[in-house]
Amino acid sequence: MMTEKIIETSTVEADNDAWIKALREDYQALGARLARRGVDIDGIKVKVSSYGVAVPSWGVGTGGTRFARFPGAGEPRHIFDKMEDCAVIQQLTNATPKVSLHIPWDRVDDADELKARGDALGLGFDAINSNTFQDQAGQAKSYKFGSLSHSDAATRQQAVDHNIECIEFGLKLGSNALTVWVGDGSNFPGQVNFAAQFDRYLEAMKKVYAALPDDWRLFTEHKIYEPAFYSTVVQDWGTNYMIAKELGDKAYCLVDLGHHAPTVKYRDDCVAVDPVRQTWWVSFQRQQIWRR
Ligand SMILES: [Mn+2]
Repeated sequence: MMTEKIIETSTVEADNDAWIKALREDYQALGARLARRGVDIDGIKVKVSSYGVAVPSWGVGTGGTRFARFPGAGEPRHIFDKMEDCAVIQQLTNATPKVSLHIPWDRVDDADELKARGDALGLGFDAINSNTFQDQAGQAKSYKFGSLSHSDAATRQQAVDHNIECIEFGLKLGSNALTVWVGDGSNFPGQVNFAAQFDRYLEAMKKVYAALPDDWRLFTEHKIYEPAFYSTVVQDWGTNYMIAKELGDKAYCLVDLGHHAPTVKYRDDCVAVDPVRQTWWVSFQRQQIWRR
């Protein structure tokens, strides 16, 4: 099937033509430098070519943030607009073949229609992100005091059900991963029992994990002091590692390079997790990159 291009192919080619001579010269010069050190530039090129970045759907909104924004002209109105923006990024970079959706923001009634639109634009679907860090309109139980770790069993179950719904939606789109980030934590000393809260989180995540298809991965993300100010349930790589170890082989630690304690380098997070798991998932601030 011919991939639909949002920008005229000839426009991109004309712009590329203006730069290609300088690019070739730079590439040759870099190749010569690497060769002096015994490094084959074409070998690197092959590795880089197989490197894919999944664009998070909210990244194409105004300001590229999940938080409050100042609307601008051309801001995507819905997931179909976002898909077109992601297609532009892919057309210009050839490095972002997949989109990472956020549910419920990107939920549509007809998943087949969304899948078909992805196919037409040459875009696949990467990890589905669940959202239990805010209340949605008409939601029975509030997440104000937590979701997967809430002290109320019915609220935890609602959060579990939402994650399972994300898996079911992703299955229709050809996705094969679920990303879970919870905003659960506390704002004051003594507000929660840390250990009991973490146990409740794990118990709920085991239910989500049980619903995960065999060829899927489950990514859990740690994030220090956000949004709660006193404590966070999944606050550091060690906690994240415990979660992955407890859940099973399909569970992986997601390292978002945007969330670190002061003086901690992202490299420290990855190096800490890597020798044990031999694998991790990195989110470079706002772009999720898979590495084995
Ligand atoms: Mn993050």
